[in-house]
Amino acid sequence: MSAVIMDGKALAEKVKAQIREKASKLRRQPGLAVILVGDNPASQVYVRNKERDCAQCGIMCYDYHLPQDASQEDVLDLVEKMNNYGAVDGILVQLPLPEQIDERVVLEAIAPDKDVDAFHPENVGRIMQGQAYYKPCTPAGVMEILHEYGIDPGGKHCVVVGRSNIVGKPMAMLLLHENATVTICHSRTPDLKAQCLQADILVSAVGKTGLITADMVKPGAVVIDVAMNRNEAGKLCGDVDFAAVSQVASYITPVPGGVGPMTRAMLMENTYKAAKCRIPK
Ligand code: L34
Repeated sequence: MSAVIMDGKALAEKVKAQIREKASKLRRQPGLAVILVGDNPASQVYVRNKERDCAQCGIMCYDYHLPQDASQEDVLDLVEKMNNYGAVDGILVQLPLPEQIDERVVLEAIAPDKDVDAFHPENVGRIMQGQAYYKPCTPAGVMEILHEYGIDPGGKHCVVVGRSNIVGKPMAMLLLHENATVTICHSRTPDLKAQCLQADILVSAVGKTGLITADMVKPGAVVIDVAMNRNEAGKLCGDVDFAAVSQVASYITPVPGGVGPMTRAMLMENTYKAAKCRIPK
Protein backbone atom coordinates (compact mmCIF):
# COMPACT_ATOMS: atom_id res chain seq x y z
CA MET A 1 0.00 0.00 0.00
CA SER A 2 1.14 3.51 -0.73
CA ALA A 3 0.83 6.39 1.72
CA VAL A 4 -1.32 9.47 1.24
CA ILE A 5 1.02 12.34 0.37
CA MET A 6 0.17 15.33 2.53
CA ASP A 7 0.18 18.40 0.34
CA GLY A 8 1.63 21.21 2.42
CA LYS A 9 1.91 23.46 -0.57
CA ALA A 10 -1.81 23.35 -1.36
CA LEU A 11 -2.71 23.83 2.30
CA ALA A 12 -0.34 26.80 2.52
CA GLU A 13 -2.07 28.43 -0.46
CA LYS A 14 -5.42 28.00 1.27
CA VAL A 15 -4.13 29.43 4.55
CA LYS A 16 -2.51 32.40 2.80
CA ALA A 17 -5.75 33.22 0.97
CA GLN A 18 -7.52 33.28 4.34
CA ILE A 19 -4.85 35.57 5.79
CA ARG A 20 -5.17 37.92 2.82
CA GLU A 21 -8.90 38.14 3.45
CA LYS A 22 -8.48 38.78 7.20
CA ALA A 23 -5.63 41.25 6.68
CA SER A 24 -7.65 43.29 4.20
CA LYS A 25 -10.11 44.10 6.98
CA LEU A 26 -7.47 45.78 9.16
CA ARG A 27 -7.15 49.56 9.05
CA ARG A 28 -3.64 49.32 7.69
CA GLN A 29 -1.46 46.65 6.13
CA PRO A 30 0.40 44.38 8.54
CA GLY A 31 4.18 44.88 8.33
CA LEU A 32 6.97 42.31 8.57
CA ALA A 33 10.65 43.23 8.83
CA VAL A 34 12.91 40.55 7.40
CA ILE A 35 16.56 40.91 8.36
CA LEU A 36 19.13 38.94 6.41
CA VAL A 37 22.77 39.11 7.42
CA GLY A 38 25.37 37.88 4.98
CA ASP A 39 25.16 35.91 1.79
CA ASN A 40 24.19 32.35 2.65
CA PRO A 41 22.62 31.21 -0.64
CA ALA A 42 19.91 29.06 1.01
CA SER A 43 18.90 31.96 3.26
CA GLN A 44 18.62 34.22 0.23
CA VAL A 45 16.19 31.79 -1.41
CA TYR A 46 14.16 31.42 1.79
CA VAL A 47 13.96 35.17 2.32
CA ARG A 48 12.85 35.71 -1.25
CA ASN A 49 10.06 33.18 -0.71
CA LYS A 50 8.96 35.00 2.42
CA GLU A 51 8.79 38.27 0.50
CA ARG A 52 6.59 36.58 -2.07
CA ASP A 53 4.33 35.20 0.67
CA CYS A 54 3.96 38.69 2.13
CA ALA A 55 2.88 40.08 -1.24
CA GLN A 56 0.35 37.26 -1.56
CA CYS A 57 -1.11 37.96 1.88
CA GLY A 58 -1.27 41.73 1.61
CA ILE A 59 1.51 42.12 4.15
CA MET A 60 4.07 44.90 3.76
CA CYS A 61 7.58 43.44 3.76
CA TYR A 62 10.46 45.60 5.01
CA ASP A 63 13.68 44.04 3.80
CA TYR A 64 17.03 44.65 5.38
CA HIS A 65 20.21 43.10 4.10
CA LEU A 66 23.36 43.54 6.17
CA PRO A 67 26.79 42.47 4.89
CA GLN A 68 28.49 39.20 5.88
CA ASP A 69 30.93 41.13 8.11
CA ALA A 70 28.25 43.14 9.94
CA SER A 71 28.95 43.44 13.65
CA GLN A 72 26.65 42.36 16.43
CA GLU A 73 26.12 46.06 17.19
CA ASP A 74 24.91 46.63 13.62
CA VAL A 75 22.34 43.87 13.93
CA LEU A 76 21.22 44.94 17.40
CA ASP A 77 20.84 48.55 16.23
CA LEU A 78 18.61 47.46 13.38
CA VAL A 79 16.53 45.21 15.62
CA GLU A 80 16.07 48.08 18.06
CA LYS A 81 14.97 50.34 15.22
CA MET A 82 12.40 47.76 14.13
CA ASN A 83 11.20 47.31 17.72
CA ASN A 84 10.35 51.02 17.71
CA TYR A 85 9.05 51.29 14.16
CA GLY A 86 5.28 51.62 14.24
CA ALA A 87 4.57 50.17 10.79
CA VAL A 88 6.43 46.96 11.63
CA ASP A 89 4.36 44.38 13.50
CA GLY A 90 6.67 41.40 13.19
CA ILE A 91 10.45 40.98 13.05
CA LEU A 92 12.25 38.02 11.56
CA VAL A 93 16.03 37.66 11.74
CA GLN A 94 16.91 34.93 9.29
CA LEU A 95 19.07 32.16 10.78
CA PRO A 96 21.84 31.11 10.71
CA LEU A 97 23.75 34.31 11.48
CA PRO A 98 27.46 34.79 10.62
CA GLU A 99 29.70 33.40 13.35
CA GLN A 100 30.81 36.76 14.80
CA ILE A 101 27.24 37.35 15.91
CA ASP A 102 25.74 35.76 19.01
CA GLU A 103 22.38 34.43 17.90
CA ARG A 104 21.01 34.29 21.43
CA VAL A 105 21.71 37.95 22.11
CA VAL A 106 20.01 38.98 18.87
CA LEU A 107 16.91 36.83 19.36
CA GLU A 108 16.51 38.14 22.91
CA ALA A 109 16.68 41.71 21.64
CA ILE A 110 13.53 41.30 19.55
CA ALA A 111 10.49 42.73 21.34
CA PRO A 112 8.45 39.67 22.42
CA ASP A 113 5.26 41.13 20.92
CA LYS A 114 6.97 41.40 17.52
CA ASP A 115 8.66 38.00 17.79
CA VAL A 116 6.73 36.23 15.03
CA ASP A 117 9.22 33.31 15.04
CA ALA A 118 8.46 32.72 18.74
CA PHE A 119 12.16 32.27 19.51
CA HIS A 120 12.35 34.78 22.39
CA PRO A 121 12.60 33.07 25.82
CA GLU A 122 9.39 34.79 26.91
CA ASN A 123 7.49 33.23 24.03
CA VAL A 124 9.29 29.89 24.45
CA GLY A 125 8.17 29.91 28.09
CA ARG A 126 4.58 30.47 27.03
CA ILE A 127 4.83 27.59 24.59
CA MET A 128 6.02 25.33 27.43
CA GLN A 129 3.01 26.38 29.48
CA GLY A 130 0.57 25.88 26.63
CA GLN A 131 -0.17 29.62 26.56
CA ALA A 132 1.52 30.57 23.31
CA TYR A 133 0.27 33.64 21.50
CA TYR A 134 2.74 33.02 18.68
CA LYS A 135 3.31 29.40 17.88
CA PRO A 136 6.71 28.60 16.37
CA CYS A 137 6.23 28.43 12.61
CA THR A 138 7.57 25.00 11.71
CA PRO A 139 5.92 23.03 14.53
CA ALA A 140 2.69 25.00 14.05
CA GLY A 141 2.78 24.16 10.35
CA VAL A 142 3.13 20.47 11.19
CA MET A 143 0.11 20.65 13.51
CA GLU A 144 -1.95 22.32 10.78
CA ILE A 145 -1.03 19.57 8.33
CA LEU A 146 -2.06 16.88 10.83
CA HIS A 147 -5.39 18.64 11.49
CA GLU A 148 -6.05 19.09 7.78
CA TYR A 149 -5.75 15.36 7.24
CA GLY A 150 -7.89 14.50 10.27
CA ILE A 151 -4.99 13.11 12.28
CA ASP A 152 -5.44 13.64 16.02
CA PRO A 153 -2.23 13.21 18.04
CA GLY A 154 -4.31 12.55 21.17
CA GLY A 155 -3.37 9.20 22.73
CA LYS A 156 -0.82 8.50 20.01
CA HIS A 157 2.84 7.83 20.51
CA CYS A 158 4.78 10.56 18.73
CA VAL A 159 8.51 10.29 18.22
CA VAL A 160 10.35 13.51 17.40
CA VAL A 161 13.86 13.01 16.05
CA GLY A 162 15.93 16.14 16.68
CA ARG A 163 16.06 18.41 19.73
CA SER A 164 16.71 21.86 18.30
CA ASN A 165 15.22 24.93 19.93
CA ILE A 166 13.65 25.86 16.61
CA VAL A 167 11.91 22.61 15.76
CA GLY A 168 12.43 19.50 17.91
CA LYS A 169 11.71 20.89 21.37
CA PRO A 170 8.72 23.11 20.50
CA MET A 171 7.35 20.35 18.24
CA ALA A 172 7.31 17.98 21.18
CA MET A 173 5.45 20.58 23.26
CA LEU A 174 2.72 21.22 20.69
CA LEU A 175 2.14 17.47 20.32
CA LEU A 176 2.09 17.06 24.11
CA HIS A 177 -0.51 19.83 24.41
CA GLU A 178 -2.69 17.82 22.06
CA ASN A 179 -2.40 14.82 24.37
CA ALA A 180 0.23 12.78 22.58
CA THR A 181 2.80 10.68 24.40
CA VAL A 182 6.05 12.12 23.14
CA THR A 183 9.57 10.74 22.85
CA ILE A 184 12.38 13.06 21.78
CA CYS A 185 15.36 11.35 20.14
CA HIS A 186 18.72 12.85 19.21
CA SER A 187 22.28 12.03 18.20
CA ARG A 188 22.99 10.28 21.52
CA THR A 189 19.92 8.07 21.49
CA PRO A 190 21.31 4.50 21.54
CA ASP A 191 18.81 2.62 19.38
CA LEU A 192 17.09 5.13 17.14
CA LYS A 193 15.44 2.43 15.06
CA ALA A 194 13.78 0.82 18.07
CA GLN A 195 12.45 4.21 19.20
CA CYS A 196 11.15 5.13 15.75
CA LEU A 197 9.37 1.79 15.40
CA GLN A 198 7.24 2.81 18.41
CA ALA A 199 5.90 5.85 16.60
CA ASP A 200 2.32 6.28 15.45
CA ILE A 201 3.48 9.72 14.31
CA LEU A 202 7.14 10.12 13.43
CA VAL A 203 8.58 13.62 12.99
CA SER A 204 12.13 13.92 11.71
CA ALA A 205 13.97 17.22 12.06
CA VAL A 206 17.65 16.38 11.94
CA GLY A 207 19.07 17.46 8.59
CA LYS A 208 20.60 14.14 7.52
CA THR A 209 19.64 12.73 4.14
CA GLY A 210 18.50 9.11 4.29
CA LEU A 211 18.32 9.01 8.11
CA ILE A 212 14.84 7.50 8.25
CA THR A 213 14.64 4.24 6.30
CA ALA A 214 11.61 2.02 5.74
CA ASP A 215 12.68 -0.53 8.39
CA MET A 216 12.43 2.22 11.05
CA VAL A 217 8.77 2.93 10.37
CA LYS A 218 5.84 1.05 11.86
CA PRO A 219 3.38 -0.02 9.14
CA GLY A 220 0.58 2.55 8.97
CA ALA A 221 2.50 5.29 10.80
CA VAL A 222 2.23 8.98 9.89
CA VAL A 223 5.62 10.34 8.80
CA ILE A 224 6.47 14.05 8.84
CA ASP A 225 9.72 15.20 7.30
CA VAL A 226 10.82 18.62 8.51
CA ALA A 227 14.37 18.59 7.15
CA MET A 228 15.59 20.69 4.25
CA ASN A 229 18.74 18.98 2.90
CA ARG A 230 20.44 18.79 -0.45
CA ASN A 231 21.57 15.41 -1.75
CA GLU A 232 24.72 14.73 -3.81
CA ALA A 233 22.87 15.83 -6.94
CA GLY A 234 22.04 19.15 -5.28
CA LYS A 235 18.38 18.24 -5.13
CA LEU A 236 16.28 19.33 -2.16
CA CYS A 237 15.36 16.40 0.09
CA GLY A 238 14.45 15.60 3.67
CA ASP A 239 15.62 13.06 6.26
CA VAL A 240 13.21 10.40 5.10
CA ASP A 241 13.82 7.87 2.33
CA PHE A 242 10.58 8.98 0.70
CA ALA A 243 10.21 6.29 -1.98
CA ALA A 244 10.63 3.37 0.41
CA VAL A 245 8.91 4.86 3.47
CA SER A 246 5.83 5.86 1.50
CA GLN A 247 5.27 2.11 0.92
CA VAL A 248 5.06 1.54 4.70
CA ALA A 249 3.49 4.72 6.11
CA SER A 250 -0.19 5.67 5.93
CA TYR A 251 0.52 9.40 5.47
CA ILE A 252 3.74 11.16 4.55
CA THR A 253 4.92 14.71 3.81
CA PRO A 254 7.12 15.30 0.77
CA VAL A 255 10.20 17.55 0.54
CA PRO A 256 9.75 19.97 -1.10
CA GLY A 257 6.04 20.74 -0.91
CA GLY A 258 5.37 19.52 2.63
CA VAL A 259 6.28 21.29 5.85
CA GLY A 260 8.35 24.10 4.23
CA PRO A 261 5.47 25.99 2.63
CA MET A 262 3.41 25.61 5.82
CA THR A 263 6.25 27.05 7.91
CA ARG A 264 6.04 30.15 5.75
CA ALA A 265 2.25 30.27 5.94
CA MET A 266 2.47 30.19 9.74
CA LEU A 267 4.89 33.12 9.64
CA MET A 268 2.24 35.04 7.72
CA GLU A 269 -0.39 34.00 10.27
CA ASN A 270 1.79 35.20 13.16
CA THR A 271 2.42 38.50 11.39
CA TYR A 272 -1.31 38.96 10.92
CA LYS A 273 -1.87 38.19 14.61
CA ALA A 274 0.83 40.68 15.59
CA ALA A 275 -0.81 43.37 13.47
CA LYS A 276 -4.28 42.62 14.77
CA CYS A 277 -3.03 43.21 18.30
CA ARG A 278 -1.35 46.48 17.44
CA ILE A 279 -3.83 48.13 15.06
CA PRO A 280 -6.78 49.90 16.69
CA LYS A 281 -10.17 48.58 15.49
N1 L34 B 1 14.45 33.18 11.85
N2 L34 B 1 15.29 31.58 10.42
C1 L34 B 1 14.25 32.08 11.10
N3 L34 B 1 13.03 31.51 11.07
C2 L34 B 1 12.80 30.41 10.33
O1 L34 B 1 11.61 29.83 10.37
C3 L34 B 1 13.86 29.88 9.58
N4 L34 B 1 13.71 28.78 8.75
C4 L34 B 1 14.86 27.88 8.55
C5 L34 B 1 16.06 28.74 8.18
N5 L34 B 1 16.16 29.92 9.00
C6 L34 B 1 15.11 30.48 9.66
C7 L34 B 1 12.84 28.64 7.73
O2 L34 B 1 11.85 29.34 7.58
C8 L34 B 1 14.41 26.99 7.41
N6 L34 B 1 13.18 27.60 6.93
C9 L34 B 1 12.51 27.21 5.76
C10 L34 B 1 11.14 27.42 5.60
C11 L34 B 1 10.49 27.07 4.43
C12 L34 B 1 11.19 26.51 3.40
C13 L34 B 1 12.53 26.28 3.54
C14 L34 B 1 13.18 26.63 4.71
C15 L34 B 1 10.47 26.19 2.14
O3 L34 B 1 9.56 26.87 1.77
N7 L34 B 1 10.87 25.14 1.41
C16 L34 B 1 10.26 24.79 0.15
C17 L34 B 1 11.31 24.71 -0.94
C18 L34 B 1 12.16 25.93 -1.06
C19 L34 B 1 13.26 25.78 -2.08
O4 L34 B 1 12.96 25.52 -3.25
O5 L34 B 1 14.45 25.90 -1.71
C20 L34 B 1 9.53 23.47 0.28
O6 L34 B 1 8.68 23.17 -0.56
O7 L34 B 1 9.85 22.72 1.21
